[in-house]
Amino acid sequence: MKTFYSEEHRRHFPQAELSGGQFVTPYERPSRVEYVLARLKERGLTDIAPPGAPDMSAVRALCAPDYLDFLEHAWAEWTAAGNAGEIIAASFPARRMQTARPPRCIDGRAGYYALASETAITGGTWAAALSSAASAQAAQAHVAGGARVAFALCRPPGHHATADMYGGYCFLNNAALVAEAFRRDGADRVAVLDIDFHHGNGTQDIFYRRSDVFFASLHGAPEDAFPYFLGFADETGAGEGEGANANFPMPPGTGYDLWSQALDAALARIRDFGAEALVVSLGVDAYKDDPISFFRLASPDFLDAGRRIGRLRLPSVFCMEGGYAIEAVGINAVNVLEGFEDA
Ligand code: SP5
Ligand code: ZN
Repeated sequence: MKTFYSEEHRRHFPQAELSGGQFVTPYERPSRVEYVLARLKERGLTDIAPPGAPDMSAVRALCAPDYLDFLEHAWAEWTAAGNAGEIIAASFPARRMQTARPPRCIDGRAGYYALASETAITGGTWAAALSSAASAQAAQAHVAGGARVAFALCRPPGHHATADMYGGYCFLNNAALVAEAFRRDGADRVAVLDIDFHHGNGTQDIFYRRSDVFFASLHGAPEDAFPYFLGFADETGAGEGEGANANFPMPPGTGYDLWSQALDAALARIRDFGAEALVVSLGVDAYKDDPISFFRLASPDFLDAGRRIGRLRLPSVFCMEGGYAIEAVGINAVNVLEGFEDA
């Protein structure tokens, strides 16, 4: 299995994440990638290459132009306005406020495009987000070119990002870019399976009204877990997309018994859908020791999950998402990949 990853991810490393009323070192930090790379090498998965330049036309086709403009220029505007710290959104268009009028003031615009305030933007964020998207695109191109599978070691992650919002450590939705690329390259039906602990609200939102991309997500129930406001079981798609969205919210303490039942149910739905290509949002924060999550998967469970996914026998791209038990992130992510190859 080939891995695509860019060193440019390092350009996104905010000092601060707002967590529990304090600023802490972000859970989503560059060293996460080091652990995954080390484990890949340890397991002999040494075919690792940098992606080329991002395909900007695909990024533009996915995202709102004003949102991309914001991401690209936010840091320059923020510093020009005399702000000394990192960009942290603090004011949001909430209930019964205007959502179609982006403010001119950068402080207001940050909130307008944010879905959560834990995610800071810095001077290197745009370049890093683009390099992450490029890794996803390169992995997809590799599979479109005939490989059965590829791994995009994306950082920053993507599944919380919508076409016009960032947050949850995400800026550009890498998995959605891959799904769209498979469609463009001739797959009539594509499935996205999101096994990150958190609901993939961004991916769901992007494809919610579409019948050509099926989205399934296994995650902590929104009553108890970020992103809190989406990911309920009764979200089944809308319009043309009715029936092409499946959420599997699960309660605190969920272990592999229940989780793997949900996985099997999601895989059955993907099979029934008739997907010709698969995108996996590969977060490993369902791990028992994850510091911000509440599932109880053990490392061998990720191997088994990979095997089950592999039995779909679909051309597949894995995009790295979350996972914050830093030392175990490599083992758990690579376990999924090895299980897939085993199957
Ligand atoms: C890609 C990804 O995994 N994003 C996750 C973003 C989560 N951000 C906010 C989490 C708030 C969790 N608070 C729980 C504290 C437990 N001590
Ligand atoms: Zn997550």
